[in-house]
Amino acid sequence: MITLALAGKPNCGKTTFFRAATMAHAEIANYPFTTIDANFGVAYFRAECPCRNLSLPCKKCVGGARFIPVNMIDVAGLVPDAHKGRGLGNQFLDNLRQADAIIHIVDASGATDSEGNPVEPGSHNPLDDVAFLRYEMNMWVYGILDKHWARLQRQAQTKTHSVHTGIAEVFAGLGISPEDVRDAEVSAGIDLVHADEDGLKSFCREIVEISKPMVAIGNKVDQAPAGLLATLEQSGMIFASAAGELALRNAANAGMVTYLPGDPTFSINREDELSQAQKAGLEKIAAVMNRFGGTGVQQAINHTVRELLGLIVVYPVEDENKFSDSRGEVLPDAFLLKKGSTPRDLAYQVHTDIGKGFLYAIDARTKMRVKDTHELSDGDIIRIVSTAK
Ligand SMILES: Nc1nc2c(ncn2[C@@H]2O[C@H](COP(=O)(O)OP(=O)(O)OP(=O)(O)O)[C@@H](O)[C@H]2O)c(=O)[nH]1
Ligand SMILES: [Mg+2]
Repeated sequence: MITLALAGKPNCGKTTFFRAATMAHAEIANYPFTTIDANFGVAYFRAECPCRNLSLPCKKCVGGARFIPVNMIDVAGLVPDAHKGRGLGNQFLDNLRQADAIIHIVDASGATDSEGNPVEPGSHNPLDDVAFLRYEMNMWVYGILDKHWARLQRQAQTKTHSVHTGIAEVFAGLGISPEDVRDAEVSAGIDLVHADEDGLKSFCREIVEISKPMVAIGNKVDQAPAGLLATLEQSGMIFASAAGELALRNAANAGMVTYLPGDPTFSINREDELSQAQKAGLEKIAAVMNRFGGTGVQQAINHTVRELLGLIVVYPVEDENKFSDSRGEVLPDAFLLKKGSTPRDLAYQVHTDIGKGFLYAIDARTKMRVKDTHELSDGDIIRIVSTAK
């Protein structure tokens, strides 16, 4: 399963986003460093379930919305110079190691300074926060490389180990291969063996770029002053109101509203049972959703999975006529795969043994065999024929 991490300065709304996305309990408060130990939960990517177009009796989606699990980590806030141990230090940067992508939560209302202390809305420029996270991550990676550098150079001289393999080993936890090391070396325009400190820093920047795709989400959009919002919109920022999403999900759980994560609107079920304060709160949320096409939380997750990670959804089935597994369950599973994946890749994702015993695959829509080298498309329904059961 893929893992998305929420990162950013303290008090920007990471845990609120996490709670809204996972509905797991975690502490939220308007001061820095509320979160110390990372929170781990399961969030969902929203896809359109193919059952609708095929008129299938599907039990795995909600009205055609299919929610596919992804891991989510909410880490402690990061302050400038965290890589030198400021704030809670850099140990939590290690939490980001396991992330496939990072959702950088930014306080788009400008109501917190760079350390997360509350200030007047609009008095801090959120764009200043966008670059700092990348810098901290680059310097964190550089710190790790620097620790190993003398040894790596010694090994490279004795030719027992190429410096590329050595670096790939150091960064194995980040999912870096020797080819990635070469690519980063070329993009940084350096020669690793003879690189100086600046060269190595550029190299580390490329390593972060390759291993940790990142998107900035402007949170707290509900309280952003209009002028600031206009500036941020011009910069192309994507917005969210995590607090709005959390309130809506709670209201939906209580039966007060009808709302599915990612919906552009919601409807109130029993208006007469709502207090004035609840009505006013919901109206504020509705205004944000109206302007941005939703609360932005589900949209941020979907953007990260689709655009940043380039994943598609594929549905494996055992019976291509019923679009089901062997027990008749329709579209029982949904897998997130890299664009360009083949039926064999899907087989390996389902189970290593199914992958090893892969014979051929059938497109359930056309009932035709598909080639081994065929690139799967988003929404494909595939039967895998394998010697393994
Ligand atoms: N208006 C508004 N406030 C929000 C929103 N999201 C979070 N907040 C508030 O921002 C404050 C900080 O929220 P947290 O979720 O604890 O922030 P955090 O980034 O996890 O903070 P640390 O754990 O300290 O790093 C709380 O008072 C939240 O209620 C939002 O979308 N709109
Ligand atoms: Mg927190």
